[in-house]
Amino acid sequence: MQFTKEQLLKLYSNLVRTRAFDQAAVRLNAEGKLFSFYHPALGGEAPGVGGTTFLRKDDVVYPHLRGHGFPHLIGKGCDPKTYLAEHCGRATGSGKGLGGVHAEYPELGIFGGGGTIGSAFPVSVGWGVAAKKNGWGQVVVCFFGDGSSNRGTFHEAANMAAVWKLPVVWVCENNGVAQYVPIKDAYPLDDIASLGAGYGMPAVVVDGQDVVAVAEAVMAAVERAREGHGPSLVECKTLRFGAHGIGNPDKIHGQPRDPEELEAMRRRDPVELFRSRLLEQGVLTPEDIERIDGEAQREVEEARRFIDESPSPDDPSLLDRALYAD
Ligand SMILES: Cc1ncc(C[n+]2csc(CCOP(=O)(O)OP(=O)(O)O)c2C)c(N)n1
Repeated sequence: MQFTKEQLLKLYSNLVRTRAFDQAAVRLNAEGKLFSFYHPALGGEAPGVGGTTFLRKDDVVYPHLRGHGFPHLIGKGCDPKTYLAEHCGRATGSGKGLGGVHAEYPELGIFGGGGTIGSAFPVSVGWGVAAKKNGWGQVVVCFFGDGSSNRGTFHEAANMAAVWKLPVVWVCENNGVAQYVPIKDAYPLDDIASLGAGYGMPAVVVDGQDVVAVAEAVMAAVERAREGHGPSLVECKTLRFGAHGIGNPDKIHGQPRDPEELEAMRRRDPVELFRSRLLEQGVLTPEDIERIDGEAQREVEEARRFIDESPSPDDPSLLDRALYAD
């Protein structure tokens, strides 16, 4: 797939905006303003951004927990103000401040991640059935980490989606470690994409630090699904620069991560890699970089003001009203 200059700039801008919002969430947490826990996206933004930026508005997305969906939401065209407000438990949040990290935007086809990893697999099959029946050409893109690829729900869902030729794309964000457990201790093969063979679906491995490689692979799978050829699996080999979540120790099996390995990882920063490549190709100019950075910072500042001016959901009847229809 050949992307136009405009599309490449869109990908770059979504990456930069995602980084800015993710870092803003980390700062808000340090200021005590975050309503619940947060798993930063730092280093692992490319699968979400590359996998969602060129989807249709009515395509369904289940975001992965990393970055709590900022990469996926921003890619899908969501206004991150209301999402950050939701993280801060404000009444102006997408879920009136009651959902916290489990935010959803049905009008954009974004359905909130459950706290139980692997819970999105069966519901993605459900959406896949609906999409196949309605005939609108909708596709479901389900993001998940290596840590949930060995849950039974994945295997049941992958099998059913393949047997029924459902328009579902499974995108694995494999950062090599699930919380404190390296993938090599939880899975016997090098590539999670090998699972594709067991379910008769095409599966590819891509460099998850390369947002263009991710976008190409996911969009090829999406087009295939749209044309009625069934599900595919895209495994993005990506990285996590920090600990699993804010407040968690950055350890694997109780041991701190190797500083040299972390240093090598940081040299594979998806934003910097893409920026250098676009500069080299003459797609991006230093003025564009400054402009896009400035826009992202202004967007974050505006969101912070929005949060500060937003009330908390202190109406005791709100929970009832949010749960039950009148
Ligand atoms: C069913 C279930 N088991 C365990 C947990 C606790 N838990 C939350 S995130 C996580 C690791 C997830 O690993 P992965 O999906 O690879 O994401 P990563 O942290 O690597 O980005 C675990 C074990 C959970 N939320 N749900």
